[in-house]
Amino acid sequence: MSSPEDRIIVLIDMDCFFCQVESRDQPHLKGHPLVVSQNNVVLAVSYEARALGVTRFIRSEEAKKKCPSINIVNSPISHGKSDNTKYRMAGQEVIQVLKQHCETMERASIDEAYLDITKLVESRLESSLNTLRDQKTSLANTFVVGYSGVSNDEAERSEGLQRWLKQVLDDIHDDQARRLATAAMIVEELRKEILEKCSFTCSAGISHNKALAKLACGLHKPNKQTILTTSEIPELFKSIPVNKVRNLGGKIGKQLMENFDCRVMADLMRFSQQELMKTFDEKTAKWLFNIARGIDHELVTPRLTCKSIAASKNFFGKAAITDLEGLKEWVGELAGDLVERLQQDLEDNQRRATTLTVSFQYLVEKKTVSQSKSCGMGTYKRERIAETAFDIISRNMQMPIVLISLGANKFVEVQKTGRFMEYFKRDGEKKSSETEEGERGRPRVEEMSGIALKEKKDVLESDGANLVKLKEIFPDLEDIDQSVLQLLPIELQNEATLYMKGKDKSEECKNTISGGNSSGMKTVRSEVSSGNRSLKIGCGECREMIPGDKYSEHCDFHIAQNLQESFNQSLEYSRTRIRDRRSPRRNKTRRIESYFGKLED
Ligand code: TTP
Ligand code: CA
Ligand code: CA
Repeated sequence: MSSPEDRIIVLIDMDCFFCQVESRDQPHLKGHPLVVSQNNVVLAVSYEARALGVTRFIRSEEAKKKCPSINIVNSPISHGKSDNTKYRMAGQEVIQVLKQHCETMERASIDEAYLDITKLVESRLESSLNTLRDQKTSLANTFVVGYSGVSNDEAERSEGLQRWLKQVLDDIHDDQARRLATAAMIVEELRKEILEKCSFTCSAGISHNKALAKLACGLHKPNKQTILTTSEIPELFKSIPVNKVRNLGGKIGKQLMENFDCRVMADLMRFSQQELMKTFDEKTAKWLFNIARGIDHELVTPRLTCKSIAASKNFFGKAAITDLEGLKEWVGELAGDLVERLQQDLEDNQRRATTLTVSFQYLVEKKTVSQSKSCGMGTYKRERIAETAFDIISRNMQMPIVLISLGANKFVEVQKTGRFMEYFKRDGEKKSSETEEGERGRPRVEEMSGIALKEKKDVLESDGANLVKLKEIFPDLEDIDQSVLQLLPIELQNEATLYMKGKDKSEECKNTISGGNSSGMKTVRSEVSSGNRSLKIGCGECREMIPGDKYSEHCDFHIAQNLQESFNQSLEYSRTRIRDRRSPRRNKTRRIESYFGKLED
């Protein structure tokens, strides 16, 4: 590919998604006017209800007034707030289908994903053009921008498509259009498969970049797909309001309208990058200059998971939070919800969030004030997250509070389950040349003590410079998850690993040496079995009676298990100890944040 604009990018967006999920669960709702409400506000509207004038973001009663026959489904509630798990899982089903065909896919929201199908198109180009030539496929749901009107009129669609296809197949030089035609065939197949496997319809936009694919997708819905070629952009942009384009829906779009009098995208073409730089920074001005010409270089970043996970709640009218007790209660609920989802995400995606973003809104003289603060996130403990959020909000707000959102982001990969055990195993293997290896490759208790001592010594003997550097970045070094440390330069990672291992194991080591029992665990009782007269020892951990000859092996197992646990718990324990000694929390937060900021640049 010579230029990024030679890419073939597709956006798949599910039709009235929450409604489809609900009517799949309750088939009698299918084909009828339906809305899904959360806290009495309509969030999703079926196309049957749209035809009767029902729109989103109105109150359920209003929807009922507009359409007395409407079915209203309230979305599930958990932790006192709406729970989107069911919809998220349904979105994941669709992702699983797409994943079978396209590696370069980015899940963009609960019901949409971008696909870069450039390679897929290349591999199917010749055969698909033959299929199209032989009219073996009708591309039954495909619209081409510029070759039909804005309505979903079938006769117009079909006539326009055939006209376009004829040009494409006759003109062997229009490579871009031929590849878009091939893409349309592939996307018709993908959408069919989604319908067959998940029972959901979706719409799609097919073009050369994310912004154009997104724009095209919204032009014909539901259960349709739209091709947008570069040659049609100037004409299309004469009618596309600025705020309908990806990334222009918010503040930037507003500034364009207010400062530059840009109503539609074609208006933006009038401005040079220099002129745009009077209001926007260089990067934004350049992006705006390009997007006015349909150019958007943003890549589809292979990512099947969302960038952030958040638990939020609005507190409308009388529900507004007016005291610290109420704040504490809700922050606890939201933290509980967030942690549940983070744990699930950890299990599903082997990744861990490193940043907590606390956003909130409160009213001052009837005006809404919004604030947002981020800090490092070293634990998935509900109480700790709730405490941090409470600290941040209570220090910065006024009552009444009308919105709270706890978001987790900046994910890093973590070791898959079992890696921790592996880690000890590796240590055991390392030592095996020096001492006798444990029966199952795991180090025996004595070896572990040795390792702990050796590593502790290493920490003491290291020149200390890296440790100082590390503590500068992470004053709560013991609180930091291994996966967060993986973001650091290798020498700091090594130092941190040594430090943390040394800390954890030195505790174990003390037990081992002083306990008089090679396992370092308490035994509760011992007895002599009358049958075979072999000694049985009561395990202090699981209370089982273990034959003496198996006891050491049994203890190895518990030790590894306990170390894993204490590794996690030490994050919590050491936090409490360190809190008393450390520099003010805000400084720490800022340092960690700026460090991650640097890494991201
Ligand atoms: P959308 O894709 O914006 O809308 P939709 O799928 O309902 O309808 P369309 O056919 O026009 O694409 O949103 C996807 C789902 O996300 C939607 O069904 C409900 C939910 N949603 C919210 O929870 N909050 C919101 O503010 C919006 C806009 C949507
Ligand atoms: Ca949708
Ligand atoms: Ca969507």
